Amino acid sequence: MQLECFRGADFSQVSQRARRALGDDVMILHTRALRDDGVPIVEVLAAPAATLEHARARLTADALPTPLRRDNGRPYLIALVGPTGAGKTTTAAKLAVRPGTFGIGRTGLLTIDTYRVGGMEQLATYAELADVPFEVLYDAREIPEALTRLRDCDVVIIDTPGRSPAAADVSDRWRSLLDAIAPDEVHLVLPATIRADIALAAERAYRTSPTHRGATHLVLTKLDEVPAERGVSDLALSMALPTRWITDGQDVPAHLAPSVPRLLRALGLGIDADDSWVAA
Ligand SMILES: Nc1nc2c(ncn2[C@@H]2O[C@H](COP(=O)(O)OP(=O)(O)OP(=O)(O)O)[C@@H](O)[C@H]2O)c(=O)[nH]1
Ligand SMILES: [Mg+2]
Repeated sequence: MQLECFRGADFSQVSQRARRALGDDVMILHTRALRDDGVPIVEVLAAPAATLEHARARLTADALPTPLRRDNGRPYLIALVGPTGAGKTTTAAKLAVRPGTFGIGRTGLLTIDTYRVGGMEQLATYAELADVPFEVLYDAREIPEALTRLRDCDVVIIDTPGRSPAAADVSDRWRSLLDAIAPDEVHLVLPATIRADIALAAERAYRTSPTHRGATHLVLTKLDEVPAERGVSDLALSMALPTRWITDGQDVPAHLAPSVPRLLRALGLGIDADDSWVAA
């Protein structure tokens, strides 16, 4: 992301310098007045317009299909994968429970996390409170029956066990199970606090699968835990995965939001970014 900071005595002088350096279509993202050794100056953060459009295009995910449900009656399946403690289960609950996340589409929850003590119960409780259908899968042979029981759902969120990105072997039993389910989308859930190199390693670890192409989307969680969101946007851009949602707190379902407006705003491009939910 080619962002540059210019300083000078007044706004017109600084913006002219920005134009000379970055071209006529330069976009002024942020302006502030400050003092340098007691002398009042103006500081401008600027970027070429093309760079910002590139950022927007890189982050924006395709719209969800309408209708969500497949022609054969199968719900649209969205799986959440990612490192241990990234926020997969909490995010799955938020997505399934928050009214309007998928327009009028009816949501369901499915978990293949039968390993972590309490993981299943955590999701079952949210499902029960919100009256959302909930299924647990232990084995690939159970898939058709579980999907039949979820047939009234338009979209089903799938929770998976945490996996250390440092672990070389990601072809565990649960991974084959996820492959057998063949989700329509696989969202890599990463905390905003993660180091960029570990984030990239996590993405690589989920890429190798004979039946699907690894993560298709990115969900950044725990934005409330980072002091400045600019770094989060840089992280999202470096991952080269489109993103639809971010989370910024532990409350289910309150702390869930569309991601692109927030990430663009963190880059200084928020003026025309729309925060509203797009119905599926
Ligand atoms: N501050 C903050 N905490 C969050 C957010 N999302 C989840 N958490 C917390 O992070 C912790 C782990 O969340 P989980 O949803 O259990 O994470 P997980 O990825 O399912 O964990 P494993 O299944 O053990 O891999 C919990 O304490 C959540 O409340 C968020 O957006 N902000
Ligand atoms: Mg979990």
